[in-house]
Amino acid sequence: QTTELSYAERAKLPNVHPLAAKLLNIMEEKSSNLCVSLDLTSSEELLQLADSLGPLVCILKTHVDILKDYTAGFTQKLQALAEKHNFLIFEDRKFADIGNTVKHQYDGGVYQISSWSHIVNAHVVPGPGVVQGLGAIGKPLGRGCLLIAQMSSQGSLATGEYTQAALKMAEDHSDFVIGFICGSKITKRPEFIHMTPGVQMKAGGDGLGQQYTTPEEVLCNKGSDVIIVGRGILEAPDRRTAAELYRKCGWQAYTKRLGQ
Ligand code: BMP
Repeated sequence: QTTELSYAERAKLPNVHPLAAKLLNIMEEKSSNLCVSLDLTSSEELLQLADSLGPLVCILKTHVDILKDYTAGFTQKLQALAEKHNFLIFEDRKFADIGNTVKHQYDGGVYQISSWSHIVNAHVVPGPGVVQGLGAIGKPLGRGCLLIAQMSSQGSLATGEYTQAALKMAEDHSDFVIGFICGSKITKRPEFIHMTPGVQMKAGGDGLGQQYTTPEEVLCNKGSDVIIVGRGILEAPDRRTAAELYRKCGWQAYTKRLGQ
């Protein structure tokens, strides 16, 4: 059995992407492998919650296009909160077009995602052009990309050879790709970060195809690095208490995996 490296050790690997190293160091410093998914439609509510949960998370994930009142001021305030609480911003845009189109979608339009989001993600269905297009914008800015290697939803087609193709694409573009959205660890290369959505304290589903696994299962048995939690926190009676519970659970599962 190979010894498991800690997040801090992985941050120091010679081939680690600087943004991945930054994330791994944040995780270690804050004892948090929790990415909160703030799937809210009000900017004000999102910002307030970001301020309240910021100290507990390593990443804050957004779906900026579901906000009903988006303004450029929103992303400025979110960036200030990311600085204040030392977390990274991940816009879950799931780019999925030819390189030239995703370049525009990443850099331009209403949201200008590349200017404020440290991390974005992409489907691999278009082939390597999607990563090359995003990289043309993101690399000079020091941004990083996650490839969607698997999905948490029932009947997902991202399995088997598709997942392997995502891994290959990541290996070929490791100057921009920092890891994966996946249900379980897909590579032993410790430079890549595995992030898993579909996490709640109780396994189950949401009636619209989402499937939930527990933090313990995801981190200990599936070998992933970061848990992504939305409604498990958003629908709790006290969101801060719930976030703290996920942080603690996630951290305990990680230390258990390290054998500590
Ligand atoms: P929730 O924990 O409320 O089910 O939210 C999960 C979040 O993760 C949503 O923002 C969703 O878009 C995202 N997500 C997912 O659930 N499964 C995937 O495979 C990929 C995702 O980005």
